[in-house]
Amino acid sequence: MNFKRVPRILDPQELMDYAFSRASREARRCSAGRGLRGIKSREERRIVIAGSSVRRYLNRILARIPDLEKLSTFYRELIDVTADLEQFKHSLRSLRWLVGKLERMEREYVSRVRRAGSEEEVYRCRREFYGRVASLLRKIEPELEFLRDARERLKNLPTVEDTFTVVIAGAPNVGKSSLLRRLTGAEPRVESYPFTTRQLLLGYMEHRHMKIQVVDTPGLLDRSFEEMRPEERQSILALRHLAGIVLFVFDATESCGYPLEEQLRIYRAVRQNFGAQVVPVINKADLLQERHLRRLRSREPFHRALVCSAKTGEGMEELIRAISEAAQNK
Ligand SMILES: Nc1nc2c(ncn2[C@@H]2O[C@H](COP(=O)(O)OP(=O)(O)OP(=O)(O)O)[C@@H](O)[C@H]2O)c(=O)[nH]1
Ligand SMILES: [Mg+2]
Repeated sequence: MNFKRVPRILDPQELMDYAFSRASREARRCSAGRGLRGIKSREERRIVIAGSSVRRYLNRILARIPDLEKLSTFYRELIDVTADLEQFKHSLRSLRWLVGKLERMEREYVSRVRRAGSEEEVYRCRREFYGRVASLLRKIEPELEFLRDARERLKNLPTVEDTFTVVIAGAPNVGKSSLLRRLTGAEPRVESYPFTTRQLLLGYMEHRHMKIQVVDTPGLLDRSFEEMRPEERQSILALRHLAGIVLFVFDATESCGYPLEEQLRIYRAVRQNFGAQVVPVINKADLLQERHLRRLRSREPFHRALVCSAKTGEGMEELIRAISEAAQNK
């Protein structure tokens, strides 16, 4: 699954500039002589080169876009929340339609040029062909625009591996990315404000010769799937499709900006909606007073929570032990 190989999506004007100037250049190089025959031969070349340049470019896009039908449910849904799968398919169908249409038009206009009885008619045919190419490209402008935007978003999607996976989830700003960094050495952006992580991020750890994938997710709020931003929906898809175990991170100091009660509501929703084992993790232990921690311990689910600090590294052994036990039992 890789959208990075998809070429930059040109707009109609850029594509026309590219195709028509290439056609003029190539036609000038053609030494077909003077007179009607020479003109016919040059203009025919312009038609063929302009048409085939556009077709080749569109075919390159089509060939490099991953085959949507062969993708896993996770990726299809990920594309859907990132870029709208149906619109995506529709845009690709439009491109395919245009390739076929251009091919037929090229043949039609080449034969009209060959049959033309005068220079004026030859030039008129070629101009008409260019005009129709231009109007067809303008017709699919919305689709090209959609694909350009979709490519930008999709090219950064991670390529997940089919191996035991830990999903780190929780409210915004609780230290999920800091934990990913601690556990795997990956270098996600960490900031002191919510919504720093805008998409799924991957890291890997090795335990007893086993490669374990760790997915850091955008912060979740207490709301339904319909109300979620695309970023949060990515988190839900990771929980639904990838998680072998979930580390649900709490910031009991509430310095993240989200009250503990709200974090608990998100935790309960995650536990209820997904099949994987959910381990509560109290992060930012370096900021927690012993008294506060003891009080927390008396309530569900904190009596069985792991306590750590992504900042100081405290508690990482226990976290790694819980992960590796879950991985062994898979
Ligand atoms: N004191 C302390 N600060 C921490 C700890 N873990 C994270 N932080 C800080 O908390 C802030 C948020 O950390 P992130 O790792 O970006 O949190 P996140 O959950 O990934 O945030 P989003 O991606 O926005 O959801 C940063 O300022 C971190 O330095 C910790 O264990 N102790
Ligand atoms: Mg983050």
